[in-house]
Amino acid sequence: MKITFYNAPFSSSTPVWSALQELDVPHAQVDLDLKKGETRTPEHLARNPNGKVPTLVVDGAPMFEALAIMQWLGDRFGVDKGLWPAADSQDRLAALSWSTWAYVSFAGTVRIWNMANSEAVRSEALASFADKELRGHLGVLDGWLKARTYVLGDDFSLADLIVGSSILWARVCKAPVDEYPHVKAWAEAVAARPSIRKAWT
Ligand SMILES: N[C@@H](CCC(=O)N[C@@H](CS)C(=O)NCC(=O)O)C(=O)O
Repeated sequence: MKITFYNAPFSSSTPVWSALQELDVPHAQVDLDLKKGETRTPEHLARNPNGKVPTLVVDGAPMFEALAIMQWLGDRFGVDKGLWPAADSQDRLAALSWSTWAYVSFAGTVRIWNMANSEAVRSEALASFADKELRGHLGVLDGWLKARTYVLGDDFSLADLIVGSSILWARVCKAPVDEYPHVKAWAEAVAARPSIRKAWT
């Protein structure tokens, strides 16, 4: 299987970079310069019509969206390594639920929270709505992690990498992540994984 990963440092492709390291997936990496518009060339738009990274090309077939890429990497390379639950296991349900929660529900709210607090938009009403939503999401994750060490239980999995990347990004955006003690302790453990530490420093 020939895998080519189109990447840009410190971007939406960073969690995929970590997942490829964590799962030890043989691949070629091409770094694109976003400032030079290298994601908008005809060649790259043919791989990803959105003109974005991350993009993965697997035996000539392209795929985009970080969450989809990481879930596929989990299916293809993570099950044998014990880092992603098998399709017929109950943990698979939690892995898909939490990873999708992180990218859709949680990260969607962080985007609104960021925008509402930005110079360009600055809306008190929207900021207050997003803050309430954000704290609600963090409270839910905190409650979940109160009862377990990692997202799926006792052991680290790709689900921690996926959910953790969204939480670390929120922390970079100065969202009140550290006010939630179980989220804080777990996020610190996840951030200390070499595959994640190297990508974020
Ligand atoms: N939802 C997408 C977001 C991808 C995205 O926004 N990528 C940005 C970097 S953070 C990008 O490639 N921008 C280049 C451009 O828009 O030309 C994902 O998770 O894959």
